[in-house]
Amino acid sequence: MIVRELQDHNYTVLEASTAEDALEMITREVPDLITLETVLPDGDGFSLCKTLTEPGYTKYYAQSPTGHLPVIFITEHDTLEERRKGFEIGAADFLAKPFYRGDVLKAVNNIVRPNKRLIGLTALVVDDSQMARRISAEPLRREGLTVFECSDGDEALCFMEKMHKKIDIVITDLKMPKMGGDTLCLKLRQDLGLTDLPIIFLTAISDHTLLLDMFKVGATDYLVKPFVKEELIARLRVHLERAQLTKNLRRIIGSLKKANDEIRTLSITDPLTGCYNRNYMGVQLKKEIRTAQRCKRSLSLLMCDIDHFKRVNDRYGHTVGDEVLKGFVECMGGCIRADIDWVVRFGGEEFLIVLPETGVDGVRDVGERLRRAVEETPLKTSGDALSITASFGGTGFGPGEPPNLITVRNLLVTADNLLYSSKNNGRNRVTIGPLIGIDAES
Ligand code: GH3
Ligand code: MG
Repeated sequence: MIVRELQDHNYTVLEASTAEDALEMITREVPDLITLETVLPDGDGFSLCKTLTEPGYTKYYAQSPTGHLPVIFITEHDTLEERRKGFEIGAADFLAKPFYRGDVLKAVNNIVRPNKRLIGLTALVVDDSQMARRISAEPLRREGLTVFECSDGDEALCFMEKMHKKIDIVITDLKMPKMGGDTLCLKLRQDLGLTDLPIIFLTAISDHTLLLDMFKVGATDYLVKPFVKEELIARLRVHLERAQLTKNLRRIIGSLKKANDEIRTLSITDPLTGCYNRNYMGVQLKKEIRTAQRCKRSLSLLMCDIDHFKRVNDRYGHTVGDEVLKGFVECMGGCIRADIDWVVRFGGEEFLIVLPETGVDGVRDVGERLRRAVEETPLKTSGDALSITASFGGTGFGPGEPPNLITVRNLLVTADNLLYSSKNNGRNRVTIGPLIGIDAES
């Protein structure tokens, strides 16, 4: 695989299957790079790599253009320990098995043909002199960059408004007719929000105050004209690499954040109805109670349960039953305050509604409103729309409530008992009562 991938891209490849073969081969022809398996039939890659740094062997490649022989380790055991061992003896890179098409080529290109790293990147060169543009643009093109040219700040700004997503670096002259490089830079940073884009200034001025002014408007770097093209390329490479790393990092952070949000949402919601689950209630209800007490406000709970829900399942099947549950939660969601009140799936077809800043009188109104809405709203299902009713039990506390009475358990048990009073008294009704102490924990 390795040989084929490299040969396909015009590398000449020598092959050795043992450490002995490899060492012998190097005395005859020195390669530009070695890919080396960590486990060999007659030893291990690390020892071979070490042997290559001994004077008996360095003499073979000391005269090569780079003066060293880079080694890429290929390993099945990609552990931190292995990597540390490899890098300590001078590995240039590590590839873990299984590797995929293009991995070896990329690693080899990075070392042997570093220039290729700029292929696929795009630069914008801004200068009012065509000759000056050519002096900057040509070396960049030779490095494999795609280069666009603009002749002043105005033109460059218009160009960037449309094209900024495709541009990886801007190289601009400072003094230009109409809009200069400084104004252009400021507008790119502030108006287009391109905070990570590398912007390099080319200037004939070496006055330090003026150079500092360039950084004040957001320059990444500058070069004083006349410059050597090697310096331009070297600086460009540093800034492009940094920008690419930043871009990758932002992408990774973005996807991690998204995944994190999704995991959090999944961990606190009921997958069927989308309302909160009991995990969330366990944490949030305590907080809500504490806040109400601290701010001397009321808080109420409504426990509700669909009447004769078993009959829905029995008559129409579980799928329709599920649709009814969803519709029921949606119907209630439309009758409570968004972002203040919240619904928890307490059990199968039993739900809890938490109503901050609502006293026992208030919860009676809310309960009645919900009861009526459920009764009057036929719930859509994949079959016919179904009418259901539900029973409610509500309780709560206000600022005057004895603090030792206010516990999660007391609130839940009182609301549940009141719900069952509603059931026993004929269903489709709301029963509200004061908070009763089942236990007196605080
Ligand atoms: P009551 O008026 O006394 O509350 O009668 P009920 O039939 O609603 O109560 P019961 O406790 O006898 O039955 C509740 C039913 O709810 C039984 C259970 O299979 C069903 N159920 C619980 N969770 C789900 C669910 O997620 N989907 C569906 N389709 N049914 C569920
Ligand atoms: Mg029920």
